Amino acid sequence: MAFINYTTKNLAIKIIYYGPGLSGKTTNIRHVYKMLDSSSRGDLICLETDTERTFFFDLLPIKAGQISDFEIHFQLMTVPGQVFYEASRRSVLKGADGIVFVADSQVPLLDANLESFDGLRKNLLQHNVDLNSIPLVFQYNKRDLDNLIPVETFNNLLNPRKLPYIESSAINGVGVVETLKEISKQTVPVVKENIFGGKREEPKKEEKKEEKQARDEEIEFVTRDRISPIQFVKMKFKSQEDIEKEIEKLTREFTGKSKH
Ligand SMILES: Nc1nc2c(ncn2[C@@H]2O[C@H](COP(=O)(O)OP(=O)(O)OP(=O)(O)O)[C@@H](O)[C@H]2O)c(=O)[nH]1
Ligand SMILES: [Mg+2]
Repeated sequence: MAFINYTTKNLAIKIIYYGPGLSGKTTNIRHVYKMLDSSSRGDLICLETDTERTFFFDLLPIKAGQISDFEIHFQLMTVPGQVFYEASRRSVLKGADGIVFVADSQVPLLDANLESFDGLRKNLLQHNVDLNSIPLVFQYNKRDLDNLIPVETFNNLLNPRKLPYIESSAINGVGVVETLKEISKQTVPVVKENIFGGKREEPKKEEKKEEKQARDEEIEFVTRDRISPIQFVKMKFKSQEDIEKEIEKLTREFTGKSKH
């Protein structure tokens, strides 16, 4: 559930990048970090093992425009894909507003994708969330490699509801921003409905309702021409409970800053 601060008029929407180990989740948010102007993003916070695998999560807060008078922030978070971090995945999923499922397109990894997707369904259920009721976008990643799972197979097995999907090569920055835009488009109207109770602004006289809705739901990200080097804030692993508190604190800090 999105976090709202009525005093500073900030709204934080939590988007989770979920998928099997090494599918490219961290690569996605690193690319977003590099693309965005520093005025529209916070620090990239990573909890990693010595081998650079995500240990608990990566977190990137970004600014993404306005809903009514509220400034919207996205908290992009990745889960650790390695099978034995199930408890971490479950904690990170708590309060998710939208999910990007990052699948690895290599043929030998088909089962790993299916298992991870099944894990997502089960972990959401633990938080009383039905996978069919949460905004979800698929990213079929690593399309630059050979021996790929056909998109049709992915869609048949993972995506019978015909939700949006993006073919990507996150390592080359292909499809990353499109994925972020797509999940924003799915998530923002749902959060808006939940928080503001369906009270939508009346369209201006000369503007058609559909045009206004399209304008509202198109999130613009301020990108930069020059790619910025990544500066990580690395955190030491504490107890799971401490980490959950830390995520909450970071959200409050980011949404608590007043507008400028
Ligand atoms: N060829 C290719 N390699 C990729 C692509 N995306 C990511 N990789 C590589 O795949 C490896 C794993 O990427 P990560 O982003 O760390 O994967 P992850 O999903 O965060 O992995 P975990 O944190 O362990 O769950 C790295 O070596 C990336 O450079 C891609 O589109 N194409
Ligand atoms: Mg990772």
